[in-house]
Parts: sequence; C-alpha cells; structure tokens
Amino acid sequence: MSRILRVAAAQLGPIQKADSRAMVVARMLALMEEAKAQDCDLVAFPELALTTFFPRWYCEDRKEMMPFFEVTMPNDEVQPLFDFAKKNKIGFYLGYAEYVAACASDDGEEHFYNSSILVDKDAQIVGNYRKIHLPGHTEYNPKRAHQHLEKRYFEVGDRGFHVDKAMNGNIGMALCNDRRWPETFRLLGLQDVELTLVGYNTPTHDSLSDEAPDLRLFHSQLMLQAGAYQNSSWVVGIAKAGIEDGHPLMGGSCIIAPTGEIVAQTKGEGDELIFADCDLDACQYYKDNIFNFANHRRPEFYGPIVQQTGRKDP
Ligand code: ING
Repeated sequence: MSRILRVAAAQLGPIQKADSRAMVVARMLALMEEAKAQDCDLVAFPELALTTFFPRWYCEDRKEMMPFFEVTMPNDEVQPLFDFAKKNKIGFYLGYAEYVAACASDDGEEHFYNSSILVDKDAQIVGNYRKIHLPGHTEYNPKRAHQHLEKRYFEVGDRGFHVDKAMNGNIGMALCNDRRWPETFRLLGLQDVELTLVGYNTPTHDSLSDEAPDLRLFHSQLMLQAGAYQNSSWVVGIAKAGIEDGHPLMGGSCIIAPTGEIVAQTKGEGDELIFADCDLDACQYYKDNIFNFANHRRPEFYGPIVQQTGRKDP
C-alpha cells in the first residue's frame, strides 16, 4: 500500500513592513481552508512567513528588529494556525524568526534564529530547524540598492540538518539559501529523507549582479530539482513573493518528485496554493538503485568537502 501524502505549497504574496501578524495569519488560514477543501495532509508556508523580509532593512541596534521575532512558538497570534490544524487534522511547515530568551536557552544567552517548525495533524511541533546557510552581510553596504542582513540579525543554526519521522514519512526541513548548497540535501538524503520542505524569500534582483529575474528563477528550480533527484526525495519549494515595500521577491513555488520533475508550480506572485499527491514509496527505486548510497558513495575521497571551507589552488 503506497504511502501517499497530499502536500500543499502555500505561497504567500508580499507582506508589507506595516502589515500585522493578524492580517498575515488570516491570509494563511484562507490558504489552509483551501488546502483542507482539497483534502491535503500537510501545508507548507514560506521562510519568514509571518512578516516582511526584514533583513532588507538596516538598523544599528539589532533590538529594533525584535517586533519581527516570535518570542514563543506557538503564541496568541499564530495559535489560530494550530487550532485549525488540530480541528481539521492537517499538518503544516512554518518559517519564522525565532527569539530564544536567555532564561530559555541552554547557555543562558539570548539567541536569534531564522527557523522553521513542522507541526503534525494533532498540532504538535514535531520538528524545529534553524537556518545554517545565512547569505548576505553583517554591516550596512552603501553599494547595495537593498541590504541583505541575515548575518546581522540571525545566528547560524545550532541543530544541524535532521529528518523527523512524522506523518508516516521521513520529513526534512531547510530554508532558502540552504538550497544553494548540495550539502543540505545530501545530509538529509543520508538520513533517508522522503520529503524536503524549503521555504524561501529570494529577491528578484541583486544590485551587485546583473542576473535577470528569469535566471534567478531558473537557479532556484535547478537546485531544488537536483536536490530532489540526487537524494531520492520529494522537494517542496515555497516562496514569499511579490513586491514588499518596493522590493520584489520571486515566486516559483513548486513541488518536485524524486525523479527531479516539477509536478506542480505556482503561476503568480500572490497568495497561491498548489498541491500534489506525493507517493513517498516512489523514492524507493532511486534509493535502491541509482542513488544507493551504501553501494556507490566513496567517502574516502570526499575529505575536502568537510575539511576545507574555501577554494584552494589546484
Ligand atoms: N535569500 C536568497 C536565497 O538564497 C540569495 C539570497 C539570492 C543568495 C540570490 C544568492 C543569490 O535565495 C535568502 N533568504 O536566503
């Protein structure tokens, strides 16, 4: 009996800096309603789904960005999402800015992460991921038309890449820039992942490069498709898209099969739901043959991948 998971990608259109959590949660609930009407088992939202992509803004004192962070999860403002999940037996993946108070952290220090959670059909948090590959820069860069200050506002995640056994499958999480690094997908692949969820907020332009928006969309799908095929996993990429306070973000949310084929894709840059029946057992043929890691990988030659950070002269 195949393990079919009907998975929805709930792309969000722009969230303006002034938009309240309540306004955003209402939009998310509408997408969850649509997913439920289509009998979906799981709804995946974008990275930083509750707020605008605030790392585009510079502020001297990082504390000024606190209003964009969730101090607890769940909390009163996102509780309706958990209530809907429990009532309708539908799980979700949510990207958000996570604040960990000193009193709640292992080392007695406060922490700031770009995070995601996996919530099951009983509205229980069964997985928490903290973004590892933080792009951009730490200080204000006057040469840039918009800043990209994830390295200023977030710390590198401390939990690595892990796969959670949930919803009758092996589910992994990553966030945005993580998809640009094959190590992300391979680490999940080595943990037998069957479904990889990747929310993203990707600007369509970068003032320091002349990459066209179509090329950036091509890159996003290339990475997600490669990650899926090379690790025998379903992959779902979920965009926050559209123009946020004058800054365009790309769409291109998609659901990709373990064959690497795109089976569903959004058309616009607003709130838009796509879904697909993901047969988790469809991963098995690739895991047992072409990408049978135990039979074919040669770690004895892979040393530089973990011992070396930057390039070296040949
Ligand atoms: N955003 C972008 C991403 O990796 C980026 C940053 C865009 C890096 C284009 C390089 C090229 O999709 C986030 N939030 O990681």
